[in-house]
Amino acid sequence: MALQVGIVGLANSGKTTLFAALTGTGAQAVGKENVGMAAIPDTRLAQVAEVVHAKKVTPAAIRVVDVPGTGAQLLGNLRQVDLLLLVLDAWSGTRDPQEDYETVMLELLAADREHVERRIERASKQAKSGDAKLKADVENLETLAAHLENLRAVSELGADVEIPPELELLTIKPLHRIVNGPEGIDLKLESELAELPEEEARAFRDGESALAEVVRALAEELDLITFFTAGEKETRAWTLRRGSTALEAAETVHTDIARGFIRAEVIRWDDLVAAGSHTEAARAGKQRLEGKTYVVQDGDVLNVRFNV
Ligand SMILES: Nc1nc2c(ncn2[C@@H]2O[C@H](COP(=O)(O)OP(=O)(O)OP(=O)(O)O)[C@@H](O)[C@H]2O)c(=O)[nH]1
Ligand SMILES: [Mg+2]
Repeated sequence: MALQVGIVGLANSGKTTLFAALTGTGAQAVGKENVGMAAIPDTRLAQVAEVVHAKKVTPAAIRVVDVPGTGAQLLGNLRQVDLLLLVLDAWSGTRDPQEDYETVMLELLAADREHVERRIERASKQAKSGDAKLKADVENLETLAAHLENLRAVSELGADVEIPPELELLTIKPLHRIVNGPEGIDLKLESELAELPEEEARAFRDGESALAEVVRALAEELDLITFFTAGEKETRAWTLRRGSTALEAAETVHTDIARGFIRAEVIRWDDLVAAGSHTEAARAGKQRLEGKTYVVQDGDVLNVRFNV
């Protein structure tokens, strides 16, 4: 499952505009949820692809979810995301971004409170059986709800309150702000440029999209590393949580490859580029054979030998 980012913000702040800019999908219907993939820009990928004369080059991607509002129910659709992107209107001249930030934080808190209360209702029914563990769970949830009732951030909670991870509270997710306007990122412009071919867009802004930096920052915040598979048919970048093994990398690529995993041939991307080919890199002693438990490093080029 790809990592997911959820877009939040007040009405008309530019959420869907950001979604279009990130996914390069152009204008979206208003008032509905949008789901798409945002490529993670990585300059190493093109260099690796060139070495193997790849016919197809595929960047790594993050899943992006855009909900059309801030009500508790809509925000509930963001419970599964790993990180929130908060859009603040600094373009219309009619809003105060700091004030809007605080408003959205309160909306998130209110959505969490409602969510915990519903959980309490369900849990207290089950606790009627007299099970001590269930009763303790309910008490814990009630303390949490009382805290949220006072509109206090979950981060201020003492160690005596447990936050069950399956609650997927919005207010404990990492949050990244985007100021939509001249002092931040011009999302409207970026959404229009996202529809142009990459070179044209680059020429227009004289460089990379400001969003590229944002996406890379997100990947870092999510503690992702990138590895590559370098084939002539397709060369591709993939993300993994830092600390993942070669077997987990194989699973990301294909479950069959993981099932039949024998060994992984590993070359650092820059060693491959410097050598000019897999054969030359191997000859120079830059290729290693690793087993299932090898911890994949950022920039590794992996070729998994497998048998099914
Ligand atoms: N000029 C300008 N207009 C913008 C900018 N960002 C968004 N807009 C416009 O503002 C309107 C609303 O933008 P959306 O991206 O749909 O806003 P939203 O946050 O998705 O709105 P809801 O889904 O209704 O909550 C659209 O007409 C956009 O074209 C910007 O940076 N500059
Ligand atoms: Mg929208």
